[in-house]
Amino acid sequence: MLYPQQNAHRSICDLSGFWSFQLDPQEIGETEGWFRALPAPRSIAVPASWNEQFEDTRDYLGVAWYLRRIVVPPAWRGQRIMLRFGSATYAAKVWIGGKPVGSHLGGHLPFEFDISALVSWDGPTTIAVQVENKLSPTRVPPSATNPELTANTFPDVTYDFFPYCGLDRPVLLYSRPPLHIADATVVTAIDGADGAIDVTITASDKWNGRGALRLETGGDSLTADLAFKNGTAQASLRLRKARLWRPDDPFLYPLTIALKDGDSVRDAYTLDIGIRTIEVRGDQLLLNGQPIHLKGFGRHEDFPVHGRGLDLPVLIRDHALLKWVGANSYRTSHYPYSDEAMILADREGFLIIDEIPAVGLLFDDGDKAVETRLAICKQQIADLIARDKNHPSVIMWSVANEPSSRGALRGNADAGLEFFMELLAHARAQDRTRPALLVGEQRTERSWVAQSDVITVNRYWGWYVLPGQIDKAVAQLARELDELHAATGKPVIIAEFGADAVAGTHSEPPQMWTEEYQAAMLKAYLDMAAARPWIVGLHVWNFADFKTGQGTHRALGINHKGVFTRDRQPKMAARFLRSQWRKE
Ligand code: GCB
Repeated sequence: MLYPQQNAHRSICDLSGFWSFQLDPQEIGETEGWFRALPAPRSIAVPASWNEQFEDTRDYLGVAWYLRRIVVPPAWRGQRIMLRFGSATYAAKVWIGGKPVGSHLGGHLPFEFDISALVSWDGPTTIAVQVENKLSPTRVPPSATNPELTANTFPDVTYDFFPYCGLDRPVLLYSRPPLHIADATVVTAIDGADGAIDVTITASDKWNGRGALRLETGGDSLTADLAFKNGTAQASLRLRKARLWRPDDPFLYPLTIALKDGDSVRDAYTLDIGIRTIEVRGDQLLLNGQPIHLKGFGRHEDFPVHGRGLDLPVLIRDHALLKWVGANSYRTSHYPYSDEAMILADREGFLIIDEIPAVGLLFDDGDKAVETRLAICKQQIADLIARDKNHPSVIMWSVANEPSSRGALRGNADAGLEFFMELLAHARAQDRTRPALLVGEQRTERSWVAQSDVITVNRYWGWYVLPGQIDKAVAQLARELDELHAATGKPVIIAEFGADAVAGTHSEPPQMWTEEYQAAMLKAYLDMAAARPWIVGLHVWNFADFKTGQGTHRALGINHKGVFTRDRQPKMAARFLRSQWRKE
């Protein structure tokens, strides 16, 4: 899926701004025609979650309506007019000019509709979107039917972050020519000092004409002709002495694809590509053939008032702080992040583990529900890969976070094993160039975790297990990891470890919840990993404090495991990490 682009053949109209908004707790809007006009609207900002914009919406997860009247530029007449939502959490239905155009299920991923036939050329066109985020066991992430499996918070979810809702990402209206480039897939390889670039392009209308590729190299550009057959063309470029993409030099080459009719260009699209490889060899992770160690965090898209809404200054600030602390990597825990985050990661040189929203998966409510979730996860994997396949920053696919074999699957690890083997195979079938993994917790079956290309585990020894006893906890963890490594022979990533620290609290000797304890715990993990070269990644949980449900173990409804506060000020742990990670 190509991100909208402004060029000589395509235009974008960004619909960020104030929309009309109304809650619909009785769910009468659809029968009463709210898609034409809202009876009692108020203004809301898009993109942003609705939860923190008003007092009465914080915990509201039901149906709500967004409306906007727009004038489509007359110059777009004759073009295909597309309406693209960066995300809508969780379920969305869309009407244009009072007519239904389509729906989408699942947050955190983009979807779009061709609305060319529905826009008005004589006046404004009304866009109406109905969104709801009801918790349900047959959604992903699911909510629990079994009280044993909930996080015991309000809202009652199976996971540890706030279920923010709404139009969290930009809504873009864009035009593209009737004959257009529909998709492109770029795969890069390295051959000695050269870069090999394979490009597969899909054009609309089963196009049988010609096209061209051009790679800007800074000197003479590299070109190739394209011959489309039934809408598909392939070409390869070989770049001598390629400048490889890597964290300390995230170099991007502009690659322009053009569809041509004789000498006239019918459509063009430019992708910024990075030439790099990623591979697991033995118990090492190799970037461009060299061992790489991931230093970074699990994060959240989370900030006061915006909720999970895209906030470009915060995105820039976060990447600046990631550099300040010496990180080179993060995981999009626990859902795909915005397109804009991935674009920035390419430009800034971060190595991303890209995760679908399969957090807190349940296996306790019968085969039918498990099958439904399997189908949703497979769709989410396909959609995520379709969106992010061309980002050099994305180095691995994560198909789940912390599935556990509690509930009915206790004693039936095989059903879960099949579930994850199928998800991992699905990811590998969609993309043969990146490793795939699932992130296990303490109770996740060993047989499931072992299916990952890189063994990836979350461990809270010294916090939830052996609280207050860091030395003993880390010694026990070291034994467990040594054994896991010996049994699988694969590289290991600790994708989460950390301690809550309420900023400004101190103790000597270190005590849980203080800044000293958090820093001491991170130090013990880093020291343990330093002696084990097969631990190829350390992701601290979390980059910043983040909002979660209200509950007895989450003071102020905040998870305080951030090394930065929610407003991005460093705790002692951030300074400690900087002292370690910047010297390497
Ligand atoms: C975990 C989860 C993460 C939580 C974290 C915690 O294992 O993956 O979502 O926030 O623990 O702080 O408990």
